[in-house]
Amino acid sequence: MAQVLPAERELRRVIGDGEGTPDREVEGLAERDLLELHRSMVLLRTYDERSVVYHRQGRIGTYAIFWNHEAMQAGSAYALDDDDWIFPSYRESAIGLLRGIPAATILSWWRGHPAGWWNPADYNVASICVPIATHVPHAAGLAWGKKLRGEPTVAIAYFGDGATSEGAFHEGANFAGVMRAPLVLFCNNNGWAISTPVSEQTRAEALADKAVGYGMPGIRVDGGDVLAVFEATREAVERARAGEGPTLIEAVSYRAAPHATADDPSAYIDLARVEEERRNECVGRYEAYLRRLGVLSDEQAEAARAEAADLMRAGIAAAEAEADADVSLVFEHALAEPPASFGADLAELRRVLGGGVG
Ligand SMILES: Cc1ncc(C[n+]2csc(CCOP(=O)(O)OP(=O)(O)O)c2C)c(N)n1
Ligand SMILES: [Mg+2]
Repeated sequence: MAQVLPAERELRRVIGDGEGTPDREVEGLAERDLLELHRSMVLLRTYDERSVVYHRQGRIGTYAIFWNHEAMQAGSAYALDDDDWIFPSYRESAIGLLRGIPAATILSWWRGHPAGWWNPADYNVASICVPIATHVPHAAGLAWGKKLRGEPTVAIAYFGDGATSEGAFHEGANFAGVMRAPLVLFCNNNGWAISTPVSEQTRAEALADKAVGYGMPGIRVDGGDVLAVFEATREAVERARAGEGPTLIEAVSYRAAPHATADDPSAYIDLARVEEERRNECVGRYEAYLRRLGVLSDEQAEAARAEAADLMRAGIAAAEAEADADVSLVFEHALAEPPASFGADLAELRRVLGGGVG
């Protein structure tokens, strides 16, 4: 029987502050790994910052900003094998970049274009989930199915603090616990569910405490510390692969950007806290760590940024080069028996939309 640990109160950390708090090193990570993690974080940061610009230019639709969530995404994804399955929420929309999904595909998703969908089996990355927590049972089911087939695959489901109040989260977590499914439940606790603070979300002292009720370990980790996230996820993945079942990871941060491009958090958020978080953002923290270790040079940092910027330029160009989709696609598979008026309605819709759209 796996031991059920009480959720740890203290946040696990690897990266120190360059002053009183010392740096640690993660066993098994070579210099090459440290730089690969850095490239992944820079890629995600660049994707995010460019996307906000593209949104303001009217080139993509509403966009869920993940600025300062890069450590959680890159650190956890690096602990997976390519055969392991990723179930992202909208906050992790671009995590597929780390599995080779083209930037154009993800940008097309935010443009509401059908080129923004992919076959999940091509990358072992499920569709981006917008309904809160509904992908948690899917991930639990996939993980259990892989176990039944005798495959060593692990699944990871990403969701927010608010998602832990949803029925689907509890159903998925309980199912995974009962079936000892090889699942990692990765909660990005950024302190907010749009304008609802985590203090109004739960009376639990820590979200990781919820793990105990499902008979699985709960781990709390500093969500701005990419190496601590990596280490905690690796531990959870090893448990899962060894047949010991799921783990709940609570990665703690504070949302340093609006919920999405349509949100104005100044109405509810603690702006001083946001400032503090922005000063201590995760890419800069990791770069400072790598420099203290003597691993990252200015040239390498610049090369990572230039590579990511090129990828985004090519990505938006390719997304914008896609021909407009035929408007009838909206109704495809929606109506088993279209009403008699359907043909005329569609013709009217084409007329209203005018030229350019199918
Ligand atoms: C089932 C469902 N209910 C409500 C919403 C509207 N909604 C979109 S984001 C959000 C907040 C989610 O917060 P959290 O789980 O903390 O994730 P975060 O956005 O902070 O990453 C809500 C309520 C939704 N998308 N799905
Ligand atoms: Mg949240």
